[in-house]
Parts: sequence; structure tokens; C-alpha cells
Amino acid sequence: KEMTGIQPAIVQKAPDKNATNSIFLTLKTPVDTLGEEGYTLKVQPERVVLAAKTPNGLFLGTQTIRQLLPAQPTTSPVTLPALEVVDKPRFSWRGMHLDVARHFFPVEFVKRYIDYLAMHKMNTFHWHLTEDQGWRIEIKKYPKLTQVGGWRDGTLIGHYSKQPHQFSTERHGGFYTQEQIKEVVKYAQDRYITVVPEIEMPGHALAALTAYPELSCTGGPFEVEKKWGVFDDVFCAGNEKTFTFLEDIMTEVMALFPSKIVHIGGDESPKTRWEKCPKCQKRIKDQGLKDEHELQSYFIQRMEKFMNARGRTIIGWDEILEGGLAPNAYVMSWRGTEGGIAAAKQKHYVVMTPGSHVYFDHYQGEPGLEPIAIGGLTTLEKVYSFEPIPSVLSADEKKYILGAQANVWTEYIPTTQQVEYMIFPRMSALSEVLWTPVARKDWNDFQNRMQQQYRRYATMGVNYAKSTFNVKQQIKVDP
Ligand code: NAG
Repeated sequence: KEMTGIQPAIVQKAPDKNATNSIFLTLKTPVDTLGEEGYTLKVQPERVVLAAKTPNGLFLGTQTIRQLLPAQPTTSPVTLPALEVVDKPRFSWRGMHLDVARHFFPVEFVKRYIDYLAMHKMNTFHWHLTEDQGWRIEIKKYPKLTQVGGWRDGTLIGHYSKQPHQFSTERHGGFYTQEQIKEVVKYAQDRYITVVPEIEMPGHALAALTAYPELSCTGGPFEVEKKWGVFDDVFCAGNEKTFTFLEDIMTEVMALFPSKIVHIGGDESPKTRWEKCPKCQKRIKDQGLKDEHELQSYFIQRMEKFMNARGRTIIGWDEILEGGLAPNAYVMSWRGTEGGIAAAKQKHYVVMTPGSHVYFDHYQGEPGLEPIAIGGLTTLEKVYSFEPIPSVLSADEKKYILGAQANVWTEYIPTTQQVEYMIFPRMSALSEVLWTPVARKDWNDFQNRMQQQYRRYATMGVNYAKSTFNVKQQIKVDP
């Protein structure tokens, strides 16, 4: 739609360097310090010249050209403003997460989500594939994971805090076949986006345990969870079969996802079952571990060893710090920034995702006026104000902060339209946090530029929130 009025012509050989009224994409190192993702862009009266060291840089520069085009379809000739841009990202991890387990979303939407990342110059898609409420990735060796774990017989109605709980009786679920996963990975690759898969362990695993209850401490039976929260039944850390199972799964996962980094979860894993389980207690004794926290650390370290031996690095939620960090693990800091700070001090790489600034499942407008959300209030301005690098770190420690991402947990986000509502416009604020040097950030200027961005969303047919300025009677209501 945006290209209306432009006739694209791709010239692969011997381009006429003097051609006018053309857009040139040139592979060369325009400026030494621009790195792998940087680019320069010149809009001159005669022609547009985009130059980058890599095709990735050209792709990112192309997103800037798109931003220069009219936000709405037009049949008039398109004129770009004359300008010169020298640009590169501030952070190397610029991400968005999507929980497809609490609610399942079709492949077509996952691809659209990847397009949203691309237009915001983001490069990492964190795909949260397994949960208590559903297992969403086909594993050939364990078909029951999706046959049984992919479906639940109902879902909590309304907010969790509203008692007594009520449930719909509608079956909810679905999963991605390995062919579909490959399709998504390729789609992302074509847009220079890495897909980081997440397989949760040892907690948030009820869907898997429903399918294979013998891998729990009690033996079950279980059911794929219908409500939200943290549940006591987790993978048994004393059972060798648990590790064989998870290693087999990871072998299939690694074959599907080329990403060097693989997410192993690690958050919110209660120790109640492990405390009573003879196998887990025996493991603690045999390994000379101090307690159940060290048992969790043993669990993660064992998985890390398996992954490292196959050339992969693990990342986990900040709970993996408890009981001792696995030697090469990256940490995703979600319970504030403390975990990230502790990890960086131990010279581990960190991705910042604090609930205070980048949980896009929180409210963004006046809670009483918004569709039901999990809670919290993370306004557009709050997202924009986010600084991923904690000032308490030394210059050397700061290098361990790779970047940040927003997390989109979907307990209260049942539809693709609602996903869009929760990410737009906050994703635009986050993209500036991740790309722009601090000195160039300006909230007032951003708000003005957003007016054009809202028109762009509208043209794209995106269901964006118009309420983000409507907090405590603040400024504009409907952009
Ligand atoms: C946390 C859980 C997540 C949940 C979310 C809701 C993490 C790492 N863990 O309780 O499963 O969906 O918050 O905001 O965020």
C-alpha cells in the first residue's frame, strides 16, 4: 500500500550510476564504525542512495525509507525530504517476546508479528512455546506433548483475583508442526530476525506432565491447566528419564532453530515437590548439594552442558541465578533489574526485560477504562523512559547488557487483535529505547512523531490503543 505510485525496478548488474529518480541499495562499508547493522542514507534531488556493509544493514535502512514514505496511500507523486542519515543501533538484542501457550495464535499471525518487529528495526523474536496451559511445538519423539499437552478443556473466565473461579468449557489449544516452525524461522531469517525458542523447565511444565506424568515427582495424574499462576508440579530433578526426555526435545528444537541462543525458562519453579520427593532428595545427597535451590542449579547446569556441547548457549529467567549460575548462561532479568545487575557483575550476558517498564501485558491506559489486563500500569511514557543499562554497573560490566525486549504474556490476551492492542503503540517507544543513543531521545519530539506513526498503523489495519495518553487526565485522548 505504501508503495503506491512507485514502480520498483531491481537492477542487479552494471547499474547506471547516474540514473535519476531511483533508489540505490549499495553494499559497501560506508563508515567504518557502523558495524554489521548500520547504514547511511542520502536523499538527494537526483536519487536516493542507501549504503551498508551487509544486506542486514540495507534491510534496516529500507525500514527508514519506508518511514519517509507517506503514511497513507496516495496516487500523487511521492516526494521524499532531502536528508543524510548515518545510523546504527544502540543495542544488539532488540526483541519482542510472544506467549503462544496461554493463548494459541495461528502461524499467519506469528508471521505478521515478525513483520511488526522488522518495521521497528528489531532483530530478536522470543517465542514462548511451552507452559502449564499448553505445549505448542510438535516433537516427533513425544507425540503426546501436542496430542494431549496441546489442548485444555476450558479457560478461566475473568480476572484471576475474582473468586470463585469460573471456567468456560470450550476446548482451547493448537500447536505448530515442525514444517510450520521451519516456515516461521525462514520468514524471520528473510527479515534478519533471529527466533529464540523457549522450552520451559523445570517449572511451568504442567502441559508436558499431563502428557508424561511419570516425569513428575508424584506421578500425577494432571490436567492441562485452565487457570493462571504458579503450580507445584514440576519436572522431577531426581529422575534420569527427565533429562533424557528434555535432551531429546532439545535435539529436535536445535534442528529447527539455528539460533545460537536457546531459552530454557527457569522462572517460578516451586520446590515443594522436590522437598518431599525421595529421588530428588537422593540427588541432593549424591551430588553434595546444599538444598533445592542448588538442585535447580544442577538441573540447569546439566542442560547447559548438553546444549554447550552442541554449540548452543542457554538463556534463562533470572531465577537461574538462585543456587548458582550455570557457567556460560545468559540471564533475562524480569523481576526488576537486580538479577541482570548481579549477572553482569559475574560477567554473564544479560537481556533486560523488567516488569516495571516492558511487560506489555500490563495496562497502558487508565485501568478502569481499558479492556481487562493482568494488572500493573506501563504507560507509553514509562516505556519510552526505560534505560536498559543500570547506572550502578562499571563501564566494563555495562558491556554485558546486550539489550532488552518486551514480554507479551497472554493470560488476558485471547485474540490477535488484543495482542496488537497491547503492543501498539508501546512497541514504537521500545524500538527507540533499543535503537537511539540516549542523547538523541526526546519524549516531546517522540509524541509529535507518533502522530504520523498512528496514521501508519491505521493504514496497516492494526488495532492500536488510542488510550495511552489518557492516564490520570494526561494530555491528548485520541491521537
Ligand atoms: C510472571 C511469569 C509469567 C507470567 C507473567 C505475567 C515471567 C518470567 N514469569 O509471573 O509466566 O505470564 O509474569 O505478567 O514473567
